[in-house]
Amino acid sequence: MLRDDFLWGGAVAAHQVEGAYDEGGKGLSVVDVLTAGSHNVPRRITDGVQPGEVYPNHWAIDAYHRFEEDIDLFAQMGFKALRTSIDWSRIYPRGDDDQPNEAGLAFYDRVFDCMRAHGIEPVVTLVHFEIPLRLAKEYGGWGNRQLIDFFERYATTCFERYHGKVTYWMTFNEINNQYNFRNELYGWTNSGVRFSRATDPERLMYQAAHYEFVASARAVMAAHRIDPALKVGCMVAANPVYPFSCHPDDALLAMDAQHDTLFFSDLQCRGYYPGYARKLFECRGWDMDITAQDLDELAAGTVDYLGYSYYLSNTIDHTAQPTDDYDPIACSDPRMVDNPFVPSTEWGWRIDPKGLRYMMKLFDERYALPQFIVENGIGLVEELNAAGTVEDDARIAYLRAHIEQMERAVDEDGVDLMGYLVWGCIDPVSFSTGEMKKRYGFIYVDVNDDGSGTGDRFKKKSFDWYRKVIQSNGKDLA
Ligand code: BGP
Repeated sequence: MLRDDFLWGGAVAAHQVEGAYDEGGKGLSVVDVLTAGSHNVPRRITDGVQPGEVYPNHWAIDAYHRFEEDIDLFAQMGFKALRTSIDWSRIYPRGDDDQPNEAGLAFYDRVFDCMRAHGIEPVVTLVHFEIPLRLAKEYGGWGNRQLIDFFERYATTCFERYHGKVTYWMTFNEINNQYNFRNELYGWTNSGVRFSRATDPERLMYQAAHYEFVASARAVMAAHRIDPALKVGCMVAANPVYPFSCHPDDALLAMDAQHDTLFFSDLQCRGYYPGYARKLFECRGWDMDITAQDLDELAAGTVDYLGYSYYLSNTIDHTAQPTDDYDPIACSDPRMVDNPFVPSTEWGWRIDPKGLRYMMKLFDERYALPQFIVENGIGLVEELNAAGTVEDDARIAYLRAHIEQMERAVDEDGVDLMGYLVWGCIDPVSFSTGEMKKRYGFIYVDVNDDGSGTGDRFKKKSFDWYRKVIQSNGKDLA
């Protein structure tokens, strides 16, 4: 049985819904220079905002002006919680400013007040792919230790300002995406770094991650100093890696490849470098900037809960020929292969509900911490029908199958689960492709890839379905 105070709801991120990229004193962030892409066309990083380029996050779905309407719709579904992020560049427009931007702070006051007025608990990510562009360009992003101090100031400003309004926080969204350091998008959005331009991209990825771990630990400590009741979690993309066969080499390779998630959760949940990571640094001969004080802070600032997204599973084959011709969005290792037992979405994301239970068990056995599923969902091509709705049965089937596995992990495996949030509860701009066409929501938004459309909101079929799921605390999935 799910707990009585189970946090059912949805999740979005500031840059994927707000738009208004140059309003309210906001500075540019790393996503403001990302062009539109598609499944086969990668988003490009431009040198500043360039005329003639298309930047979907500049307008997104205009939640900056329409959030009250959106929150009202979420309340109609009975949401207990809504996850969003604070865009760092609204609070400290340049990242290294001495004083925060009052207009940015006031905007999120209004957002959180509105949620509270509707009985919705805010769950807030401090960095969801949104670091101020200046920190990337002038400081080299998280490759620079100075960012720890800038982040700590930003996090502390938020904890103090929103004290009494926000209890649940997360530090860095999907901090482990950058493990796939060959992918430009991930390095840029996680860390504001273009790893491919570094002499040793892999070393730089670990260095940037280290500074983020220290920053995250300091944020946990700062939050607890302000109020021990505040809960700060980490956030990883949880993708199980299965061995392709029962060949022992596949089994061992899958264990190693699973470090694409576990390295990051190990550091934040346990607070120390695992032996496999120390050995890797030693074998590579890397002289990492990791101080004794850093190690103390990591140990003192472990997270209160483990937050994660779940979308897909991976499968690895030790005989597969590594090639550069693989989809770096969906796989962190070129030896990942298709899994004949699971289907894929139009964007090549493997649909595997049991993979969710697999990760829940794995995390529980490894950390025994409360868990929070802060993203799960499916991107589909959808159009409004004549009745002004979308018959999104495929979404209902996807969510139902995942919730069933989630409930088994709680009921049969004893996982301590705080809540479940559906990604993109209102159609957002896709992170990986910049498309509107890849839709996730219970609510359809009339915005097209090029930004045209009325911006109006329409309830899909899944809207009422999810309302019943929440009302019954997960018992009625029909
Ligand atoms: C995660 C991100 C989200 C989100 C989601 C779906 O990686 O945390 O920001 O967008 O995945 O991905 P996409 O939008 O690329 O389909």
